[in-house]
Amino acid sequence: MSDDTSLFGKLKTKLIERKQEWAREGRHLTGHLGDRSRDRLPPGQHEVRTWPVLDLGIQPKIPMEKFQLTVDGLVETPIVWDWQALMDQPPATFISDIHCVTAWSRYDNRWDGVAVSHLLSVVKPKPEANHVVLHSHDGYTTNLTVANFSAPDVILAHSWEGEPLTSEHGGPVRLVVPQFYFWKSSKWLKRIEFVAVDKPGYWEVRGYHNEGDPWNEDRYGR
Ligand SMILES: Nc1nc2c(c(=O)[nH]1)N[C@H]1C(S)=C(S)[C@@H](COP(=O)(O)O)O[C@H]1N2
Ligand SMILES: [Mo]
Repeated sequence: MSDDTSLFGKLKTKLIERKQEWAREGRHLTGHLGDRSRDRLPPGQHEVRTWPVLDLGIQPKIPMEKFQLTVDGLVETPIVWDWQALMDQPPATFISDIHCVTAWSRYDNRWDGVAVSHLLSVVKPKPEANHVVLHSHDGYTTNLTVANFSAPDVILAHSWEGEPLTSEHGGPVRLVVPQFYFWKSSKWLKRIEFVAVDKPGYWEVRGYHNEGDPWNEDRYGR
């Protein structure tokens, strides 16, 4: 857990246990692959118009002036960006759909922030950097391959629908990885670590899939 920010709330142990139970029972699995050329909704998902809040129960409150993002590990140029340094980067805007493994999807979310493709051009991962570990202020981690992290619409988002990201949704800055279930999209992002060997994160070690492609129903296992 972070010591430089205040943490509100306490671990939702019941919710965490229920989600582990879902992984054991294969909840929401349809057994059908999705066809993204035909459908908007991946298998087993339903559309919502609101935006639910999901986390472990701890919502860090990080004032802009204390914001710091560290990118380190196997990169040529490690960085620590404060809020001004983030704002000095070229801005990016992407619109994408959210697919949560608890089966809700939300269409057309507008994200403003800094494209991860730009971040990669700044830090320059070394050839042996095959994976990233995303570290958050609530102690949460998740993992991606560098190849998946490098997808063109992955963004360090500070705004949603033109407004600053609220702290319940992971502000000041969260990651958004549209091609996977939303648990890969770290809220309250504080550190991006490039590593040679994969390191499964919070949900990945609790029965959730290592990649999480909603069109493959990669909800659980492996
Ligand atoms: N730091 C952090 N990031 C997180 C989580 C979390 O508990 N902590 N939960 C993940 C899960 S399971 C989901 S579904 C989404 C929820 O994001 P939202 O609350 O903005 O909808 O955040 C993901 N990122
Ligand atoms: Mo989730």
